Amino acid sequence: MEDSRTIETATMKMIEKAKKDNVETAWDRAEKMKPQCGFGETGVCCRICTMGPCRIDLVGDGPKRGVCGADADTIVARNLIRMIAGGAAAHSDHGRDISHTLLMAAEGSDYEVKEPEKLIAVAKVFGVETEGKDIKEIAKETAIKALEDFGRYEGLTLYPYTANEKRKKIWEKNDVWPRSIDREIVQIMHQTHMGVDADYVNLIQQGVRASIGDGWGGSMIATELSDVLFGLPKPIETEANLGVLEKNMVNIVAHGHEPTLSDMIVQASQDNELLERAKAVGAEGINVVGMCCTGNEIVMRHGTRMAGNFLQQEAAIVTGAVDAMIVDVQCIMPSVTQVASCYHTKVISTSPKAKIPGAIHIQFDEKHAYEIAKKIILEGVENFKNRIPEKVHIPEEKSQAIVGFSVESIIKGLDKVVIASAQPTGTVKPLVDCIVSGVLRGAAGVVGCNNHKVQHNYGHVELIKDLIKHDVIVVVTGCTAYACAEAGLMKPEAKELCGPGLKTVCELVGIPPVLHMGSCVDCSRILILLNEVAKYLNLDISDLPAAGAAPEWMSEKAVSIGTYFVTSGVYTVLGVCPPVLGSKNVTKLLTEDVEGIYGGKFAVEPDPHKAAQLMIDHIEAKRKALGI
Ligand code: SF4
Ligand code: MSK
Repeated sequence: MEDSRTIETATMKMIEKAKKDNVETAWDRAEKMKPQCGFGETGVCCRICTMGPCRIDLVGDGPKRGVCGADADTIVARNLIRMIAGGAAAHSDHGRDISHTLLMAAEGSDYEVKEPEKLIAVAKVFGVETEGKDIKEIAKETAIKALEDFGRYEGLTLYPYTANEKRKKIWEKNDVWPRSIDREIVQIMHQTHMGVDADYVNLIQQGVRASIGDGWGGSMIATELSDVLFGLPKPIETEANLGVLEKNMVNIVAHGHEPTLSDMIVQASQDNELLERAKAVGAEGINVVGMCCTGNEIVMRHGTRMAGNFLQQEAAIVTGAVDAMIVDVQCIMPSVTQVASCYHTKVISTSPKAKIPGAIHIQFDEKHAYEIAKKIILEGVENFKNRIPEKVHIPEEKSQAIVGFSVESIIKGLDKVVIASAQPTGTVKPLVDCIVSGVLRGAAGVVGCNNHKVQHNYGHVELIKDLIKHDVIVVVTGCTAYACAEAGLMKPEAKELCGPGLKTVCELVGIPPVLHMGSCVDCSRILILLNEVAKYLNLDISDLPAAGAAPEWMSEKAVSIGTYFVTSGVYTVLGVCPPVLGSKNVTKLLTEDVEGIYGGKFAVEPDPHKAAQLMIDHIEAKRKALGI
């Protein structure tokens, strides 16, 4: 079975079924969209004021400036940093919500502090005195300090102070330290307003500031406080792909991003009253499964099985076996309600920020989290009996995976090697030793979405296979994690696909070669890991034999992620070209000049094998520079 749209057979089957059921999918709509607009694709369409829309003619003798006189450099840079603003806003609003949930946990709600030790570590970053205080008091003060970092009116954001000394100096020297997380996003919107900034370098610099506020601010706060509230991820077994849906159980798909909702859904799904009701309607139980990043949040902490990534959201409904799809924010295609209307599936929206025509809206409220979670699940339970048997087809595909690799659990896992050789535990030394000795050639972070412009999961899987074959250990987040789990790259047996060094490490430590580090905001875990290694070696992140990639990215969040990785010193290869080619200057700045400033740069390479080679070459060059 082959399909140019996906490499993944369960999804192929559902695309075929959708066709028979007369259901339109993203791939059908993408086909109708062709040819996509060249002005938009190259970033030279400006709609910022109503004197436009203005378009720059790149090839002919048409207009080279908009009505106001903005040239291609200005227009491309403005459009790009508005994407960063969108992405950083999404991540950071998520971080703010989690901070608020911590505040509510301190003041009394259904949430509690699950990791007091981690709370104390985070409190210290914010300068909160912890000695002699009870945990709720510390939680309250930490939550308030975290919330202040979003809207601070003087000084600088606090979380980036956790970076290594060399990196901090680079940010200081180039004046890109975010003053507050929100402020930098707001400033992008101001700076790109008609008639404000026309200097592409200055515009990109503001994009950099906002992206650092995301990666080392909003996202990092989201990750750290999620661990505090919902537990520190530890290695745990799970299964991935559409085959995790169950014929005889109530299937609830948790889709979106924030664990505040999904973690409570997992807890409430064990409620006796609901389980009794499920039995009463003829089901054997309640099967909560995850989709996109909220799925990553719950699988990392509970082992909740992973139904699918971004381009599988419609396919899941096409199985005819999803009784409720519960959504909060981000990456939810508005089409899910249209697809659901062809089956019995109820789509339940829960956030005041994200309502979808055709969905039932049950507003989630952290104050009554458990009760509302029960109410939401009950909708799915009651819907079980409405399944249309002739429309139900659950593909059998599902793969085993080990997930749950927080930085803390990676360090703990590697201690197994240390204990064998009686060295101090609890540091990145074993990882560093493996890299310095060349047993591991280096490390790569592969992240991001799916995009119909790339065969679904092909970009992720092929690129990663090449990396592990070359003894490069890979950490993943977001939709990449699903692609790897579905392809069997997260099970111990995947060691057979590795070079001899990585294979030995996998055997000694008992880990797969591809480590699932979480959701999109958890890209911050990758920063923390790189930073710890850099600190240990008294180097900067840009000196390390490490590289990043986003082979199938599509969202504005990925633009922000890519930017904060590059400006943290990471060479980053994109599989889909961002809309910048309309400006030679902006393209050169991002793919060449930026390296001299921040030590990292972007490259674009749609072929995953060539992309892997670029990353391997970079890793080897860094090794050579370090003399290892
Ligand atoms: Fe055109 Fe300038 Fe208005 Fe953009 S800001 S739409 S380039 S006139
Ligand atoms: S869910 S941002 S499609 S990774 Fe985080 Fe996947 Fe990209 Fe959404």
